[in-house]
Amino acid sequence: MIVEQNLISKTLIIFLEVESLKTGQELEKDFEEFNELVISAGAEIVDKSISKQLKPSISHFINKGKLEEIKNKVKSSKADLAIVNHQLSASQARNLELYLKIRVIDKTELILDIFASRATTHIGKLQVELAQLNHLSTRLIRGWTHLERQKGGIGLRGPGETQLETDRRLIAHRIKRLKNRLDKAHKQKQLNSYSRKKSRNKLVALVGYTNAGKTTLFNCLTNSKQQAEDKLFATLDSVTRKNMNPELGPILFSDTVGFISQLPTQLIESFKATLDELKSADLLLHVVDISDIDRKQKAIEVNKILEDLNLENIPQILVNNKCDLKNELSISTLKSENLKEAWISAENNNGIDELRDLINTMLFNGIYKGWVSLESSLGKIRSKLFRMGCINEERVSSSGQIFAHIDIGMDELDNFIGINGFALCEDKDILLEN
Ligand SMILES: Nc1nc2c(ncn2[C@@H]2O[C@H](COP(=O)(O)OP(=O)(O)OP(=O)(O)O)[C@@H](O)[C@H]2O)c(=O)[nH]1
Ligand SMILES: [Mg+2]
Repeated sequence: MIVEQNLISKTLIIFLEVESLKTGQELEKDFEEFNELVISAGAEIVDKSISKQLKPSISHFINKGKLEEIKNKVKSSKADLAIVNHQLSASQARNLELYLKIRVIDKTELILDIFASRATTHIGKLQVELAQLNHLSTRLIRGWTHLERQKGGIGLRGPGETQLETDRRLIAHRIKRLKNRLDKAHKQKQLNSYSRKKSRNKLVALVGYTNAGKTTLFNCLTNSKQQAEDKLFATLDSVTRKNMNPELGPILFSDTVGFISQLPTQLIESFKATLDELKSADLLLHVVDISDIDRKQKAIEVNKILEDLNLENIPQILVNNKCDLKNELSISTLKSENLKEAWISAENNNGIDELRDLINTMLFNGIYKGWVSLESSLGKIRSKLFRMGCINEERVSSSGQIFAHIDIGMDELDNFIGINGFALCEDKDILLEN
């Protein structure tokens, strides 16, 4: 934990680029993102070390000369924690701690820490704990391999090894139990999604880089009050809510965890089940922060993760958010002929109607809102429309003709149009009949 019992760690950031072909500006952006991650974890930054290196050193990750310099910075800044912007092996982390004489954590541990402080739901907490234990188990195994070679030699079984065996067994046991509990929790959620399938709701999931504005847009679309914040990974647990806007067809929106480049594998593993829910989405809203100069690269990263999760074939709308931060002229130069793109400001509620239209078109090929007439013999069709939740109002003429005012996707409507005795009609026809 970076914030322990309200004691904020005095943190030294170690930002190192290795084998990098990146330009100065790109590196600066990478640094900014890492800096923000550290701030998101609640750390107090007391000093920074930024440098480039050809190759990581096997023992300490950082080369000796640089390490000396960092050690001086630790002393002068009185830092009690160093955070490195890479994934370290267990032995590298241990060697760094021995050398710098302060606690050292890597990028994976940093993100795990942020996730641990954010998790609120049952599933979210289980997932973070699983990710942490998985991480810990790799540390134990890697960190203690030098002792393992002694295994079997009589008289060589040191207390360290016994302890290691016990630790491993405990962790393996805990991991197994956590996995079972997670399975159960997810099965329960799947039951819910099964009932969704039986109804005709479509699922639209909001995806995108962290801090792009997914939750703000989600709140806008569903009249919810989920926490939206200017910090990385504000949302951790996915939330699904029904659309409240009558202009839209029957839709559930799902807000979920934001992505980041080089998301630690343990996290992807643990969050797979949550992210698996995205598989049943009918449409993805890929939210992008238009004011972010790095947005193109970030969109590529997001699409890469979507590919890893086998979600690349789900139709996508690219939602360019935070348009209020750009002037109109610069936005108009960015607009392309791409019809599957929306330009909005979720915060100011701008462009939301156009986005809704686009969602309707993509999901239902548009929506028919109006009257239909059904002959009295079409009782089964009438109950089907009721089951689908399409009928808003109904009138019956003296001759038994049924008039129903319905909301229905064009695609769905196509299935009814050919039926004998079923016809579209206009408002004026209804008035005449009554
Ligand atoms: N100016 C401006 N700021 C916005 C807009 N939409 C969202 N924001 C701000 O951007 C920050 C992040 O918004 P969130 O909705 O929490 O972003 P998110 O994508 O859900 O982030 P994570 O949950 O961390 O992945 C917040 O401070 C919002 O107020 C917008 O249209 N314009
Ligand atoms: Mg969010």
